[in-house]
Amino acid sequence: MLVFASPIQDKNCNDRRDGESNECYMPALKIDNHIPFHGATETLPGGAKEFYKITNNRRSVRSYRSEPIPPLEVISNCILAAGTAPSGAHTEPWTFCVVSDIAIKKRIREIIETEEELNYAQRMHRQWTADLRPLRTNHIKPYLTDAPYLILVFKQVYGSLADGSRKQHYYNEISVSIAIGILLCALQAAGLSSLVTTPLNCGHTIRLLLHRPENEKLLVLLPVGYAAEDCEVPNLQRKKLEDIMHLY
Ligand code: IYR
Repeated sequence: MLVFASPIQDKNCNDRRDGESNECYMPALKIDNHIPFHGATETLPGGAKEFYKITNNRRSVRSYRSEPIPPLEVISNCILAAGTAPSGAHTEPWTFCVVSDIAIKKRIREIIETEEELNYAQRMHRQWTADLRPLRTNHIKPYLTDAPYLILVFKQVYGSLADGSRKQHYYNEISVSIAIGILLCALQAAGLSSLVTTPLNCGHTIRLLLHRPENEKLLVLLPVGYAAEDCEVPNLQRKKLEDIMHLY
């Protein structure tokens, strides 16, 4: 059994029964009612087939046009969509930082390129860098300053309660990863390109740069914008349905 020390234990509660009861603990989520729900009523004309066409058109883009700058409202709507993701005990353990300021983008690029130079040269196994060769990636990352937006997604590994004590964020990484998946789809549906990057060894410095609190850990960084006119992507094939789906 997993036992988390709960800060919302009622000190006056005298639970003598067997230690298995949670009656001395108060839920963090303050809801006391359920409401009727009528299933998925907001649907995409064309359904899942149309949705597949949209997601299949997504590619990881490493070269961006600096202009036009997509309206911030579009980015905000994509983040609203990401924020609808399910999360462990509805803790919503995500923070999305949107950077368009060129000075901050430049600083982020410096931090990442400095670390990535070491990553590629020393920290990553030679098999790893060999596996990346077909993708033509290296430690030089112009997209970090060319893309009009950088979205930095932080996972909140814990939260805080009204009295300042710690709130448990169960399965926070899975929850935030689901939100990122929705974000990628929303950006694609809005005609924007992105790239999932996981800057190795950069999280702490970037967290301090953006003045994020200690409970937030950088999970991914996405450059977002329109693909450059001369953008090229590797000629990848996706796995077939029969290779990823098993019927029982
Ligand atoms: N973080 C490095 C290396 C890298 C790792 C994976 I996994 C990729 O799919 C691509 C790159 C970089 O961004 O260059």
